[in-house]
Formats: sequence, structure tokens, C-alpha cells
Amino acid sequence: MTPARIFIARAIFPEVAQRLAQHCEVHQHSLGRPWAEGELVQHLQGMDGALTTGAERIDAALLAACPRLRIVANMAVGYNNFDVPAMTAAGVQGTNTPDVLTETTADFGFALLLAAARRMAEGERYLRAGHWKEWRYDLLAGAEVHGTRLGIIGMGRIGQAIARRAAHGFGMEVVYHNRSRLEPALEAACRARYVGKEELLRTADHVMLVLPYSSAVHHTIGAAELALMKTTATLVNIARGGIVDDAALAQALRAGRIAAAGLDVFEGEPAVHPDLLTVPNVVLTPHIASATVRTRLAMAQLAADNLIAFFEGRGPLTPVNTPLPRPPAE
Ligand code: 8YV
Repeated sequence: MTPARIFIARAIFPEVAQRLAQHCEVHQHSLGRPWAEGELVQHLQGMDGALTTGAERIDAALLAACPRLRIVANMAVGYNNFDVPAMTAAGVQGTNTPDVLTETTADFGFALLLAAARRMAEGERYLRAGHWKEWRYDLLAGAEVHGTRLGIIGMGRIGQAIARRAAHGFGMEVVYHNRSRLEPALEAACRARYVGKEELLRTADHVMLVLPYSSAVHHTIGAAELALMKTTATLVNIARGGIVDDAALAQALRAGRIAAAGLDVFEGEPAVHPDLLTVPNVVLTPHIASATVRTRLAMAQLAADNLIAFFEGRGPLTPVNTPLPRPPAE
């Protein structure tokens, strides 16, 4: 039987590519920039499967141009780069990488919260610039984190892992808002209480965004929501760009409408809104919340496992859809 042809869209761990090559015919690409218009389609034509990251958009036009494609395995838990209904209709399996990154990503959310609230990045810039001449009682005094109220918007696996850190490690009171309420046992394990979004924004000392992106949650946090928050509050976004209106956030930070922000994701990334680059009270990181060596390797292995299992006819481990049958390609 001819081996399946797989396209790996970004550089990944060589050992994972080598393992895939034992099962499939691997075509690999390592692009140091976003795709140009139509470029990804060209690479996917003639391929049976693909290993993608959040940076590869899989939509109806691409699927129509790639009739051999059977599976796209995302190396990410989020899959808003997939048009899932179009993939399902076209008979294309989608998979993601849940669970393996939950705790690592929650660690990073907490790191951003601490860094922003406690002004660590500002402090480092101040020190490196040689401004540190004396001890001052108010030097870079920030907001308290332990014992305060954390509001989490989006209470999936990562939101719950953050809640556990907050409640058990930092003695925080956790309130959350989500599409649906958690089971009472899960709420108890997270020591988290369900509240409406407005109450969360008005009363939380710090707000963490961990919800999946869809057009329905575009600009969930804009000028109006920022205006509800405490002036001493920190906003952290480790979910997806587009959930926050970055221009409105930069304005709110500059005006002191909220105290600080920590952002790992951006609208239109890798581009970052220029106003965010010039406000001091925001910590900016390049979408690295899942980036430990162990976790990124586990994500790549799981994406590869999904491809291997699929082509061996065992069905993928972590599917995101149940595709309709697709007629065999010529
Ligand atoms: C990925 C992420 O690194 O898993 C996700 O949804 O956002 C990150 O862990 C990124 O999407 C690249 O695939």
C-alpha cells in the first residue's frame, strides 16, 4: 500500500518528524514568516494529511483545492484556525492536542498575572536602564495577588487549572463566567463560584481570559468592559487574539482605567498593535503559554499519533469533528 503523504507545515521536533516518516511519506516545511496568499494550498495539494499549528487556516476554499486531504492534525488545543463545518462537510478529519498542555499553560497564565500585577517587566527595564539609584517605599509598587479575587472567563480545563492554583496556592477567592456552569463537584475542586460577566468584571481584582475563540466572543473585552473593571485590576489574556480589543486595551492602560495587563496572544499576531508596544504597564509575550520543551514535545507527539492512528484505520485519538464520508480522490 502506498504510504500516506503528510505535510508538516512548520518546523517541529526532528524526532517527531522522523517517527512520522516511519509511517508516512513526509513533506516538511519550516517557514519563518506567515503564509503568503495561496501558498499553503500549493503545499497541501496532493497531500493526504497535514500537521498544522494555529497559524494555518483550513477553510472551504483550501479544502476544495485539496481533494486528497483526509486529516488535519493541529498541534494546539485551540482550533479556531479550522473551519470545522467546512471540514466536516468535505469529509476531512480535524484533531487537536488537549490535556497535554493544560497545567503548563495554567502556570504561564499565573506567571503573566504575577509579572503584570507586580510590575516585574517594568522593574527589569528600569534596572537594565540604570535608573535604580536608591530604595524607595513606592518604587514600582504594584497590586496584591494573594488573597484577592480572581475572575476567570472561560472555565474549561485550563481555566480550572488556573482556579486550583489561585484558590489552593494563593488563597484567592475565585469567581468564573462560562457558557455553562460547572458540575458542583468541579466547582468545589476549584473552589470557584459562578457569576455573571458584569459582576465578574466589576468585582474581580484580576481578570484572566481562557475562553476558546469564535466570532461570537470577538472583543468580549472592549472599552465598555474595561470601564467596568477596577482601576487597580490586571487583565491577562492567554486565550486568543481578538477576544480583547487591543486598541481599546492600550488606551485603557495608558489612561490608568485599569492598572496592568499581561498578554500572550494578539489580534492579527504575529503583528502586535503598535499602541501596546509603547505602554509601560503591559507584559507582552509571543504566544508561548504552552512552550516548555516537555509540553511542546507532548503536543507534537499527540498530533503525530493522531495522524498515524488515522492512517492505520484506528481513528484519531483526539478528534474535533466527525467528518462526513469523502469520496476517494482520483
Ligand atoms: C500553540 C495554543 O502553541 O494550543 C493552543 O491552542 O494556543 C498554543 O499552545 C499555538 O496555537 C501553536 O499551535
